[in-house]
Amino acid sequence: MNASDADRDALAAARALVADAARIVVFTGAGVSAESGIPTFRDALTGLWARFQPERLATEEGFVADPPLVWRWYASRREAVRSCQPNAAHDAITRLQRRIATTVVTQNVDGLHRRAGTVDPIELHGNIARAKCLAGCGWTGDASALEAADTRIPPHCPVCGAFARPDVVWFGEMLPPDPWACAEAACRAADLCVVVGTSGLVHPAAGLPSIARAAGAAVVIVGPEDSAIDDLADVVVRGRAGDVMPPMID
Ligand code: BV8
Ligand code: ZN
Repeated sequence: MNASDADRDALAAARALVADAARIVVFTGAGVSAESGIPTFRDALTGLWARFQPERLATEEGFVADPPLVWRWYASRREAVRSCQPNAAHDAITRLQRRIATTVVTQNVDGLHRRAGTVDPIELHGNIARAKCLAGCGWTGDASALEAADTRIPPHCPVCGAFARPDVVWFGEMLPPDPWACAEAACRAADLCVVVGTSGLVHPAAGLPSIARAAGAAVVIVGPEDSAIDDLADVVVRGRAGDVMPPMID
């Protein structure tokens, strides 16, 4: 059997699982946004940022060590996201949700699932469009609006004057408790977990598909390369999200 026959069989098996499912969790990573032109996290560090490790720059220590550098990194990613559009994978996931009870849980901070019309996407790692107070006074707001009101880099919290920071989950930080609880509950209740575009390396998010499997869900994994959680899958569909999701879902 050549590769394309195997891919065709895997897609057919995945389609059958989607058709039989009553409650689906779609769990996405940076790969679902790759075809929108947003570099995946591993290769997000291009150009000026190339000399840094993501795990170093996306940390509170990294920010405190050089607030302007890290604020500028996020501002440039925010600008890039603003000029990108959701792609065929985001749109297919939105169509799926209109047909079958589907919870979308994403590791991405780009907000593209929401822009594609997905209802209540669970953003486990926050959202790059939002800022919050570094000192934890409770303020959060739109990062670009804050920059317009306060041209310092980084701008300061309008409530207490401390630095503002991106409202994303940095390495070494807890995930927001409510989104995590909702994501976990959805995985426990699902009969199908569709994993799209993740290396499966970042925890605790990467543990969600195994929670779904342990609760009896079938697992489909979609991506062009091996991932750290492929062994969990009933079906692995090798391919790009934009190519695989529409035929899998429609
Ligand atoms: C925590 C926001 C502790 C910021 C992000 C050793 C072992 C295990 C864990 C750890 C460890 N050492 C440290 C840890 C914990 C750490 C962790 O998991 N580190 C990893 C690197 C080993 N985790 C944490 O720190 C988490 N917090 O553990 O807190 C704690 C506990 C108790 C009390 C207090 C504290 C916080 C993790 C969240 C970090 N923040 N994002 C920002 O974006 O700047 S995560 C960041 O990386 C992204 O948001 C994304 O979620 C993640 C990267 O993962 P992916 O989405 O999978 O992206 P990646 O680039 O890796 O892969 C892309 C995939 O797409 C690939 O598979 C590729 O093949 C595929 N692809 C490419 N093109 C396409 C495609 N797929 C489909 N179609 C295509 N066209
Ligand atoms: Zn504050």
